[in-house]
Amino acid sequence: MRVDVVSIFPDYLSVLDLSLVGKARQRGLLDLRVHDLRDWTTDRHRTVDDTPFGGGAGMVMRPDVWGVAIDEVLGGGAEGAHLIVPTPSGEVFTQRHAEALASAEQLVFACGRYEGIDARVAEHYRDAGVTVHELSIGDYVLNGGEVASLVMIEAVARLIPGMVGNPESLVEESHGAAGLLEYPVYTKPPSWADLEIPEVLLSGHHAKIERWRRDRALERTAARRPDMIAALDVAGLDKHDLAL
Ligand code: 6GU
Repeated sequence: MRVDVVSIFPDYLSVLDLSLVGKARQRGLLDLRVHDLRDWTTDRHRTVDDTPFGGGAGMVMRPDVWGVAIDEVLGGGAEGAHLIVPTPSGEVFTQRHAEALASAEQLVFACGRYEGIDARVAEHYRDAGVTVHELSIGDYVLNGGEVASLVMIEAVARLIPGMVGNPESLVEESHGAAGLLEYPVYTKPPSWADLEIPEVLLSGHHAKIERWRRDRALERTAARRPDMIAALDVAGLDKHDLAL
């Protein structure tokens, strides 16, 4: 997969050299390139923004600069490319977006700063046949799209085949197919700080362990994310689930 990130603070993305994403780049699974938006400016001051039409506070990023930058990183190939514009006014990014983006040929992240990017940029690339996603990572405001892009890149990268050492670890996780948060997990030592691990986990009784884990997942989800309980498909629940 090819990923291009365009930002006026490319150093913000330097952590992409580390950890799982860094290894995927070294192993050639991920061709990730970070670009400085100002490299596409032509004026002496390397201007990327201007005042908003209609008035108001702050500055808006110019569509002309973004246009030449995005055209170049797309390299003429709109097909198979997804343009992601991180913005607090976007649709909320979820595991479903991560799954869909993991099979894309190219992702381009356009990191806005200030009051955002001129709205014609998203419109233009949609008209040109690029799949455009305006995405928020949650209901709070960041100073720009860089950290949000890091979040989305990590969520997508770990789903690329061959990325995670043990693909089993992708199966039973929070926000997976079960629609539940993950159950609590424990390791050695079995007794710590006067706290014992739940006895059932030492029983070797796999069916009982499965049942215990599902109950804890349901309990935890009900307490922390009642919205996820409301969204559960009733047909997918068993009679033990409904007793909770
Ligand atoms: Cl994607 N951008 C900014 N600036 N703030 C955010 C966000 C994105 N998602 C949540 N807050």
